[in-house]
Amino acid sequence: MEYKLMGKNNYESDILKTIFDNRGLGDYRDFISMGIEDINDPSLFKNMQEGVELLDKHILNKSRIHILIDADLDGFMSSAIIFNYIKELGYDMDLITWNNHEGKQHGIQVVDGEIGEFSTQGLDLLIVPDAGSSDYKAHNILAEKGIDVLILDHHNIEEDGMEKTHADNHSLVVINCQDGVYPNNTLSGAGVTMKFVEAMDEYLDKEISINLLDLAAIGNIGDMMDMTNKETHLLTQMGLKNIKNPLILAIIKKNEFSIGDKLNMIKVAFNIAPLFNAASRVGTLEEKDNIFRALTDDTIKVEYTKRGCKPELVFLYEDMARQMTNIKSKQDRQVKKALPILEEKIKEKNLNRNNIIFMDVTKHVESSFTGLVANKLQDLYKKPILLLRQKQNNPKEYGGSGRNYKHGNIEDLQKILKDTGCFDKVAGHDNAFGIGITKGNVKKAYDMASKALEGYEVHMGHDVDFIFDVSELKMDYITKIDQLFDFWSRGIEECKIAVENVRVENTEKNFKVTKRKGFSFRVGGISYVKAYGVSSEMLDKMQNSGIMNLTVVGKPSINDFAGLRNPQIDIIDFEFEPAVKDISDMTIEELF
Ligand SMILES: [Mn+2]
Repeated sequence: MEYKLMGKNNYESDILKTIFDNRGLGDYRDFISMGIEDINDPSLFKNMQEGVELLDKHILNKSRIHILIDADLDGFMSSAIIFNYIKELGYDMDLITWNNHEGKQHGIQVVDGEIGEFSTQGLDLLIVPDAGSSDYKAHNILAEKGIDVLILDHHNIEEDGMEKTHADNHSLVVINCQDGVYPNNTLSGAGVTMKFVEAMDEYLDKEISINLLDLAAIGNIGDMMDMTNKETHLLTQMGLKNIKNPLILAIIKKNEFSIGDKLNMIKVAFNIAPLFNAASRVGTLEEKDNIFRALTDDTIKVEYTKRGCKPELVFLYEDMARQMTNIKSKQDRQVKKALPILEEKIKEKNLNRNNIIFMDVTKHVESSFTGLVANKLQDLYKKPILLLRQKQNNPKEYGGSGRNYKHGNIEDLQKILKDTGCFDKVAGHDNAFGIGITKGNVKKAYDMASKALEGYEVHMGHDVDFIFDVSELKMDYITKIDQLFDFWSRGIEECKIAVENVRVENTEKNFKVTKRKGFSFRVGGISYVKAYGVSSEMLDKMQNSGIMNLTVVGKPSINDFAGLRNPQIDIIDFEFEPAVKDISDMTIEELF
């Protein structure tokens, strides 16, 4: 195991300053003391006034309104914000319709020159949260029909094709934080929709929006927005401190074990967002519709039959929390099932010979899972992975997913693959993206990418904030680091430390192996926990050595359990060697 310091090993004077310096952020005191003055006035958005007046006009007219739900977590959250807001105004909800996309489409679908997916018959206003800014074709069709359109979006506005019909009988209002006018472009669709309902509150002199902040928070986290922006960060923290939505509360309860008793952005990203993502990826239309109902109506009851029990009526939000957990588990199982087969193939064909693994997974992995499987493999092989899948309609074409090794030192895998010139498509993020390539180019792409990556030392190990000798690690340091618990997020990545010379006496009382193939022990009043994911061989080896000398890399925190504040290191990675006992600890029998 390798690790290196991100900056200075300065934990004695100002531990939080070092952490902020290591992340290239400014003064931490300025950041953690942010407040209401960092929240922007929603009227700073271009078109906000027009948008508010447009919705108000339709509310007063008792218009027919349709909400188009975008196919991901942020789409669910932003649509639920606007729906719940209108509901709280006391509007006749029979006048409101909505729809989810069948698949992973985004935006207003146009089919044969007509608006697809929902009926425009008798419709007065279409609201599109989290999408729709650049759907010019659809804007024109709607304009001709005299249907008003309100877009609450955060996606880049594509300039081309922007000639718009401005029919006299129609308004198109685009409110988008990416148009260069609003001072914060790091809001998600739910964040922008939140600012819109804030402006509505102002206009109508109501106080409804504050109760919808939880949904905005989860949208911001789910869309991985940059939390170094103070407004986005603060809105998100505030939302998580005041969760009201019954579906979100039911999900938290259902996942109590992994979430624990304190919620922060990281826990939402790892325990809540994946449930919505899995449902968007593999859920049926009916399941997605029920998720939206569960987010917006806490009175619906459905019949649920527990195995071996009589059917009973439960709230839809409870049932969906259960169903979403099941959808996610089903997805996890499918990923898990593929892994041993792929590992076998990698071994058999020696695919691990270079600094990148290319493999054809057409027979083993469904297209909706290639990204998730690639992600598991990068972690397992500690190197970049490219998974290819033959296109169903054209076996000479491959699609697929690329993932970089998370802890490696290759900065932009996407660019390296693009530069081979062999791919028809490489699109997404620097280190997580989709690809398209013709079969004839795969070998050349593999050779070129392997060559380009030759110089890299792929396993660079962990970047840590501090390296402690176990004798130096005091509870006080962990308490200070834990002050940032609510701040850990995208852009303010959790603090990692290395602890050296951790000597563990392997008695049953002190060294515990957990059911989920993990272990825990306590040294110097600090708990060290590896919750799961240790190989059986490794666990055996550890259990068979009398005294161990461990080096661990982990995340420090204070764990509140039953009112006790317990310092804990969550182990990310570790290595150990059996140690010999100190002579002073030996019994006479052991010595002679
Ligand atoms: Mn979004």
